[in-house]
Amino acid sequence: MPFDMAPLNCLTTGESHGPCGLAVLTGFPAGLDLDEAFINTELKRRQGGYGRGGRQRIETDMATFLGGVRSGRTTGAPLVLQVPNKDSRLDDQEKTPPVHRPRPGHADLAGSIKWLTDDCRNTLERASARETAARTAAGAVARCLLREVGIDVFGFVRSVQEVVTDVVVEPGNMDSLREARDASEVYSPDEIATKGMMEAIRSAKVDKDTVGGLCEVHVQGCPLGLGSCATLSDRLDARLAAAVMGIQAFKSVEIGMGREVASKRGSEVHDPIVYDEALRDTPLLGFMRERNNAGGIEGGMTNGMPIVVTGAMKPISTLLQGMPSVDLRTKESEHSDYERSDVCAVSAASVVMENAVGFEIAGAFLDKFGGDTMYEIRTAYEAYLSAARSL
Ligand code: EPS
Repeated sequence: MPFDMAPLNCLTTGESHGPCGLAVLTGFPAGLDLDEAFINTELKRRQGGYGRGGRQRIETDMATFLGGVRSGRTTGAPLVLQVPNKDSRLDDQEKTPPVHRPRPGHADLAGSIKWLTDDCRNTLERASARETAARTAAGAVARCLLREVGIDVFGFVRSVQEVVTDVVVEPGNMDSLREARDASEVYSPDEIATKGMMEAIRSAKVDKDTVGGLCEVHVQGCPLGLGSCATLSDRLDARLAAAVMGIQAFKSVEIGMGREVASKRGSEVHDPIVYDEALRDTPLLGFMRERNNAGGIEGGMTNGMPIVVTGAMKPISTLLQGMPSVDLRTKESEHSDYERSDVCAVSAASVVMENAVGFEIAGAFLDKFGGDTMYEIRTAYEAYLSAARSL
């Protein structure tokens, strides 16, 4: 997604209160069955999570395909998908007035100066996380492809403010964790932590404040060798980092052990390699690790272990209590303007991140095994696995 030269690409457009969000996707092969129920379930999940504001009671997000799909199957042409906005009122000056007092932490100030206006409205309409509806749908399309080649993506909320779950994700428990996550109002597969997270959100709401948290995504089933160490733009960790940092309000991203590597010795950080013949027919090709501090990526390439990515979302910058700011017309000190908003959108962000990561993995998969049709892609993938096994 972040590198425009990548064969698989996604461009979104649309304003938060415009008629719709749109995504134009290039690089998908012909013959991919789109699971529209799955795509719309991801959109529905993205709308949910405890701490969301009034907008989600208005919208019922559904993706409609306007190009590149015939009878539920891709044709090889660019895909165009649309997510309509019910709360469409961009040109209604009364309901959607100019905004002159930028919110600290938001795009308001920098965007207004960048586009040479004292009205933050254009900036905030585009900077809004409403854009993530189209991006989530785009990622869910990519995951239809990943599912066909046995690659599974799972995202959840690791923490809200200071409440952290210590749940351990393993190849064998991902399905049960997914069930537990889907039963949690904050998308965290831990009943006790869920209660604590909800309490943190409730308390922030009472104080007219907001909270952030950590989202974590695991990808299982990738073969060794996706991404590349040969060029900077093909490094999968760099691409994942760009995709995650591209999500509204994200301030950091880590792969595997992340920043903790800086305070440890090499022998504690690097994951010893063992060979297990019983795993020769899995994507690991037998090369097993007893731990996964690398988060599944070494030298910018997948090493067969699950990919683990963590992203930190800051507290939403629209505070009901406001923050000290300045009126862009008078330069006088004022409180920032308030726009209807969420108290916490970490749950929604975990869905966005899950699908954004899925899009990048599909991009790396198509870089290596790409072709005009799903048939060619499957054939190339099988040929690669068979050649790698016979080394
Ligand atoms: C957002 C402000 C709120 C959120 C919105 C993101 O929108 P509104 O101003 O219309 O109430 O609900 O998120 C979404 C609309 C969404 O679908 O995720 C913002 O300022 O970023």
